[in-house]
Amino acid sequence: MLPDRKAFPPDFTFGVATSAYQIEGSGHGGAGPSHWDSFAATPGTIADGSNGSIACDHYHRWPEDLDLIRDAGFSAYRFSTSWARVMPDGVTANPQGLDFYDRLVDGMLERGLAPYLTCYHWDLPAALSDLGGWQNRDIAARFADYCVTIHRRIGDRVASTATLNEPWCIAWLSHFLGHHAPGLRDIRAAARAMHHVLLAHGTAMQALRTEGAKNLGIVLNFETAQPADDGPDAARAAEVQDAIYNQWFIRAVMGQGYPQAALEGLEPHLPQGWQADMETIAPPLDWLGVNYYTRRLYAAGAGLWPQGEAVDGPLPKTQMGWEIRPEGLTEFLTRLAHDHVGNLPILVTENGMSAAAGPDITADPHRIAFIGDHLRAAKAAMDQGVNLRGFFYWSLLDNFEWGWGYGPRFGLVHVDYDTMARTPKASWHAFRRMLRG
Ligand code: IFM
Repeated sequence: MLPDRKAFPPDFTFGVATSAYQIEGSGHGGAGPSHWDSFAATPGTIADGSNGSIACDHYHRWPEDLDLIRDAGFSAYRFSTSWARVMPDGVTANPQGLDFYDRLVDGMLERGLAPYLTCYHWDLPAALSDLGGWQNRDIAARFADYCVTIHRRIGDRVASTATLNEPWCIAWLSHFLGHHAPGLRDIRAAARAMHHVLLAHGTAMQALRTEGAKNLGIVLNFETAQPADDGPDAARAAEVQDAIYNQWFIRAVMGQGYPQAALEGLEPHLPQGWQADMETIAPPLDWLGVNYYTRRLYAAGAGLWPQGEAVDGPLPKTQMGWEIRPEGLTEFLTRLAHDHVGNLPILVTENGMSAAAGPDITADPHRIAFIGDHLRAAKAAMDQGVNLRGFFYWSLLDNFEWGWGYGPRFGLVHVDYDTMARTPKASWHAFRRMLRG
């Protein structure tokens, strides 16, 4: 069951989230190649050998998709623009790409949906990847130029702008763990990306402010890191993972410096003079976006820093094997307010679960339970004084789940990838009942 709409303040925002590469179809509309296209073209990177070239064909079907958001009763849509569509070579604007987002934003407004823009959700132009991508300090200036280009075209109509989505994934998951493009497993590359992604955020924030942009923020992901046993080594492993995942980015953007437990391993590999960038990285934010999905347990592991390995936990799991732990959302929201952001407005910018389609593609009782429990967890944080202003479900549609391909289904709406037919699931109807009374 989803909670009563009246449990939340009347001005609390309910929305859905998507990202460009996962739904649009990267092959359309004069877009340049991104590093996700080349990563996906590399054998063994994507579970089902797929890619985002067609995805959900949202590039052509966006009016139908926006209708689905409106008809469910949501008032906001969190979407991302594709850097490779807007600037196919990473630096030169593509009028066709800008026109697409112009129409999309007008389409939202015509339907009464507030546009929540995210400038970067992982589709780095391949031309910039060739120059070292996030390892290259120049990326900060390139990224700021791109954000300004987008802002000049659609900034007058968006309700809010986030610079980046999930820098942990952009940097650590992609350059240290190797699961996402560019698929590196290299601590020097990772350390540089961990720093440059933040430098890009701060540089873009400053450039956007100079343009007069309002309501600027960043979207960070958080994952509970707990020891798998009572021993000191597991405790240490969880502490280091917590520093890398849950503290590195929020501390830096709030001007609190990098956490010591992460610096111990990363400092030798950071770019020289990194300390001088910390002020640029921390201009004031108007809001913080929080993405929360799961918890991970860590056991002691042999070998080099960060010593410790993720192990299977005992809780019920999603289709992707992620533990379901709603109280983690309350814990993060209260912790963030207490330790980092105070009364700054917070949005839950992503929360959702993958659940396989059964014989009845519209039946998704586990997703409804998941959403209900997480909404109640969000409300519990508000009751403890957290300034939470909105909740966006991930995702509107089943879509391209990165290295997992099209197997995991996160959507409120089922997508048949052969016909591209959209079919609202029971969870979509549950939201509709909640939001439209
Ligand atoms: O699909 C992703 C999204 O791109 C970023 N946040 C997590 C989601 C589920 O894995």
